[in-house]
Amino acid sequence: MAAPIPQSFHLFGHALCPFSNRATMAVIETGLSPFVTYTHTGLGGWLHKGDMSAWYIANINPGEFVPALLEHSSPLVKVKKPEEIRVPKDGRVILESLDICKYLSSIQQQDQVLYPVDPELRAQVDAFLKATDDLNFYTSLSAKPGEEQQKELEKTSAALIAAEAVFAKSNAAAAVPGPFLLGARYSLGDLALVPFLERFRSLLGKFADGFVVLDEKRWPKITAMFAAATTRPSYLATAQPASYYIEYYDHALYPYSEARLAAIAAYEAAEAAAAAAK
Ligand SMILES: N[C@@H](CCC(=O)N[C@@H](CS)C(=O)NCC(=O)O)C(=O)O
Repeated sequence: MAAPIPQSFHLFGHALCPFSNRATMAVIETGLSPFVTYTHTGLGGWLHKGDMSAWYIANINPGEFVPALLEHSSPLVKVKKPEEIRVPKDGRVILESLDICKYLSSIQQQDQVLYPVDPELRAQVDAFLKATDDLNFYTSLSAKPGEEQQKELEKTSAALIAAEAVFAKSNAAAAVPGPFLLGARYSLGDLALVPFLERFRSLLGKFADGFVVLDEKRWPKITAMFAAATTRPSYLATAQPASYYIEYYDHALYPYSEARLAAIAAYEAAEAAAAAAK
C-alpha cells in the first residue's frame, strides 16, 4: 500500500465515460485508493435534459464534464451525496483525464508509477498518447449507418494501424520485454487507451456493422496489450459488462436506435401532457 500522504482526493466521474475510467484506473494503479473517495455524477445528453448534478456544475466543473479531481489538504471525509462534500477554500480542482492521471502518478514522488520520469520513456508514452488521440471512435459510432459510417470506420482502422506502428516501435525497444507499450512496464500509454477499447469493442460491434475493435490480425500488439491489461486489478475493479454500455447507448445516446426514438417520443408526450395540465 502507498505511504501516507498529507492530502486526500474526491474523484467525480461516470461509469459510462472512458475519460472517467482512465482516472478510476489510475487511482488503483497508483495505490492511492485509500486516499480517494468517488462520486458517480450524472451526464448531460440524457434524452433532452442532462442529469448531471447542479451541485457539481456550480461547485466543481462549470464546463459540465467529467472526470474532475478535487484535492483536499485535510484527511478524507466519506460522504454519500455530492451535496455533502465540503469544498475547502484552498481546494484544488483538476480537470482533464490525462492531467488527473499524471497528477496521481506524481504523488508518490519516486519514479512515477504510470508516467515515467526518464525522458526517453516519457517521450514514448507521449508519442503513443498523441497517436491514439486521433482515434475517431465516437464519430464512427454516431455516423449515419451506411456509407457515412463506413468512411468513418476506415479512418478508425487507419488510426489504429498508425497507432500500432508507434506502439510496436516502443515495445520492441523495451528493456524488459512484455505486452505493454514499455514492455513489462504498464504505463499511461496503455491505461489511457484501455477504456476506449473496452467500450467501443461492444458499441461498434453492436452499432457499426460488427466492426472489430480488437483485431488481432490488423493491430496485434494493441490487441495483446488490451488482453494483458484486462487481467489487472485496475481493469477488473472498474470494467462494466458489455450490456451496460450497449443499453445506455440504445436507450439514451445512439441517434438511430428504435429504443431511443421511442424514449424521446414518450418523453415529449409526457412534457406535452404536463404542459396541458397546467
Ligand atoms: N478531455 C476531457 C473529456 C471529458 C469528456 O468528454 N467527458 C464526457 C463524458 S465521457 C462528458 O462529461 N460530457 C459532458 C456530458 O455528457 O454532459 C478529458 O479527457 O477528461
